[in-house]
Amino acid sequence: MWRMAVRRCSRRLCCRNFSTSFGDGGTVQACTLVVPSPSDALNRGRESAHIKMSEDPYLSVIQTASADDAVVTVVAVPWDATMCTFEMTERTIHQTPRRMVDFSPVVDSVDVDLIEFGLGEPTTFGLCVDFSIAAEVESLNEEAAVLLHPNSALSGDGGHPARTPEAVQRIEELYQAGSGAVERRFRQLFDEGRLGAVFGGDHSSPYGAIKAFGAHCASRGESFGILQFDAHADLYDSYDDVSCSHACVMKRVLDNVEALDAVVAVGIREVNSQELEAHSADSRHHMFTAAHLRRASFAGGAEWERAVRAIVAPLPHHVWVSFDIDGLELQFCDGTGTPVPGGLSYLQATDVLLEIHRSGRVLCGFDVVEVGSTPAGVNVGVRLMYKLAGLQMLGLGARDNLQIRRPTLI
Ligand SMILES: [Mn+2]
Repeated sequence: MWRMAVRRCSRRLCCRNFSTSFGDGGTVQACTLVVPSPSDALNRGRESAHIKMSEDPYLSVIQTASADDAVVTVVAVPWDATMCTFEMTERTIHQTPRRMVDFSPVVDSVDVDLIEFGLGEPTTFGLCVDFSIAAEVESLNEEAAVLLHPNSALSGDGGHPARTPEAVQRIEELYQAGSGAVERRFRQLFDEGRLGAVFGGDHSSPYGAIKAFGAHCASRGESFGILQFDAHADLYDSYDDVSCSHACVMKRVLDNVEALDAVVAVGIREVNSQELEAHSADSRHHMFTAAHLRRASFAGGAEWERAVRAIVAPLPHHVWVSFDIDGLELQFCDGTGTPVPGGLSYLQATDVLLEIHRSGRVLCGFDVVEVGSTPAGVNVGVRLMYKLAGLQMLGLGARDNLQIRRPTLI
């Protein structure tokens, strides 16, 4: 069922909105943290998207701008060496960014969740998945995966001996090299006045991007917070003998990233005592376990809305979303490495994401990680990524004022 029918795309109509205006000054002002001149960036992205979409009406919604003109550049980071269920699952998460691009033509251009904020078709402002560092990361990943998983099929007929201290050191070096490439790419994006995002890969893949963003915030005397969706807290000090594991990423972020005011972890339902200690020891770390949210999610209505506001409350104005797909319930994270039952639904997670914008905060960057490369996995991953890119654009002031007439529900 991997092959999908390419649907007729409503985007043939979208260019009619080409000359519509940009949004309110307040939001645009807020995002000067990342983009020195938001309306210039939006104009450039929109012109580029207009040209590409006129040439190809069936273009993927996530590839409507050139790398030079995109307002949101989503950097593919095909790193999955630290997946811990490596031996048990087919190793495919590093292939996810390409599979998402292959799948994306089935996604239509209007995001009905964003319409209420005045942005119906994010893609018309120019979106690009950037593979400029993918080959480099992939080759580092290949070597690290064999060293980290000596008993997997990857290691060949004879297998490898158990992890030696030398192997562990080499894995850390390979990770530093890959993560360094990500960090450089993001510093470049920020220097050029663009917004960035990461397509993983496992959860260790966006570390360099978050580090670059923290440094960027610090250089402007600003701070930021991370909203993490995840089944796991990722607060291990080391895992599988290495400190660069996906299970350690938030510990590394809290330890090393500049200008970080808060990490809000949502959907957590699998932790160990070491992670709980790390959580208790750092007042910047906030945790909304799946159990905390259960009552509110069952009650729905005003109680759920209160819970959504409480999740976003500890975050400062500038927000980075780190979205591990296993934060969602099993049917929404097919093919992920470490699935855990009891997660958020796609709609619940959407409510929380929209609250960033609704509360007046600005989504400055994001990563979508641990997405399985199966058709069902990428189907969720690519839509989530498109929504997040749209939220980033909203923060810049992108508006097209598309409308849907609201039916009366009750
Ligand atoms: Mn994670």
